[in-house]
Amino acid sequence: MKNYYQKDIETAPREKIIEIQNEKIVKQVKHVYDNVPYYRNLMDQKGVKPEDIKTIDDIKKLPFLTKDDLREAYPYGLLGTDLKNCVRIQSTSGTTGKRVVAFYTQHDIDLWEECCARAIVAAGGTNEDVVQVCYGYGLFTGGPGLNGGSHKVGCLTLPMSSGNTERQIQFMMDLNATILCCTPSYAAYIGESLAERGYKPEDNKLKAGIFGAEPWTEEMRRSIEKSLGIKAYDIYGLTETSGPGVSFECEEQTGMHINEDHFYAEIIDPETGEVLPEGEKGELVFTSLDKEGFPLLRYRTKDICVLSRKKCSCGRTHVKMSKPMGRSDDMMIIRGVNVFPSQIEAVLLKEGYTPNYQIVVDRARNNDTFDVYVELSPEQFSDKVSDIQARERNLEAAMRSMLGIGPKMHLVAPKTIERSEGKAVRVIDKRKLHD
Ligand code: DLL
Repeated sequence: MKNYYQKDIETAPREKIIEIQNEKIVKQVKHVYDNVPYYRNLMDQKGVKPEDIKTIDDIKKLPFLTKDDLREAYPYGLLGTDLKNCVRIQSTSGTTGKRVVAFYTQHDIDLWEECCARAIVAAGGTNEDVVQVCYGYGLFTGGPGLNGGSHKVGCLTLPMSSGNTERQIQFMMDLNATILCCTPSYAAYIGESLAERGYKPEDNKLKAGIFGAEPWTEEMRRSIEKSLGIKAYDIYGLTETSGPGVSFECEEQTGMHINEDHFYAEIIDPETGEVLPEGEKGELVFTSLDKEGFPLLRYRTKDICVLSRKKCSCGRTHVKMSKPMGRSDDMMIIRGVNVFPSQIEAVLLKEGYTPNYQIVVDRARNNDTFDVYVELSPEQFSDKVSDIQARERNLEAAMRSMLGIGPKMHLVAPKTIERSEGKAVRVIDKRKLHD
């Protein structure tokens, strides 16, 4: 039996979705033009009027918004309605520069929570489930989003927030949690912590996990699925468009369905801004079609993805996005070579190492240095220096063949890399400090 939270819209024929988008975009552009002077200026500069937008295809005529615009307009410059109509503020998890603050009316909260509810139901959730939410609560959207979605589905919700792993495990076991929601790195850590306490994967009642907010690989998915004895589903979103639930995975696990009745997605060439055809890799751009408080049009996410309209066996008709393959801005260029952290993670997991690693890039005598620290599991750990050195050499060779550049590998003792309760800090790029 297939489960949907809102079957009619989730499985609507393509023409119906386009019809909805056509109707919503016309209203939304008018709403933004009338209410957001910052965006009205951008449209005026480009010579576009609301009347020029008659169908969703006309969206190409609109100007883009970037994170720099959000910084410039901080805090109220992109507000789409009177503050008295807003009921919530959320913010990005970033620690550098000015944070993005997003505003929500009650209508915005409802549609966001519905998107999260769709994700939970797609992962097999019903009102019989106990959903343990260990994304952070507060300004970060992870906790509030999944919490709201879980309520909508009628699940018993455990609002744990992040951290205090001892208590997470106790509640998970005592209260029979069946669905776990957190970052993939924290899920891996919980799996590791359960094993350390002598629990086997079959000892917990978990059946599914809904993991997102940071990049993770297929290899990491399999490792988490094994350690927790669950099926692991990806979920994507960003504060600027609402939070988690902009897209989510179904049982096919081949990409995330974008909730196209609320968010219109485009893929562009990050250099030229040109819209690319389906199947091409580029920067993901989102337009919220019906948000009131923070109605961003053509927002450049910097996430590099591919869209696919291939028919999905789950019956959902909404377009699928690939896992983000990196960001147009987090791609590292080391000694002239483009390197994505996800490539390094894929090699580590393929070679049988833990996903606990840290990449350190620096510059010495005008040359880039590239070091990767990887934690050994207790079984792999050895006192024999020659053993460790031989492993490091093998791993360096595997990295070189994947990346085209060989990092200096450092295999370190178990538990020496700091664990994260939220998003893992994978890259320390010290070169930026010198710029
Ligand atoms: O991370 C919202 C979220 C919470 C998504 C919980 C999923 C689960 P921000 O802090 O604004 O919002 O960060 C958004 O995180 O542009 C991506 O680069 C990255 N990201 C989010 N989900 C995924 C994912 C939340 N599933 C930024 N895979 C986005 C890879 C992801 N990267």
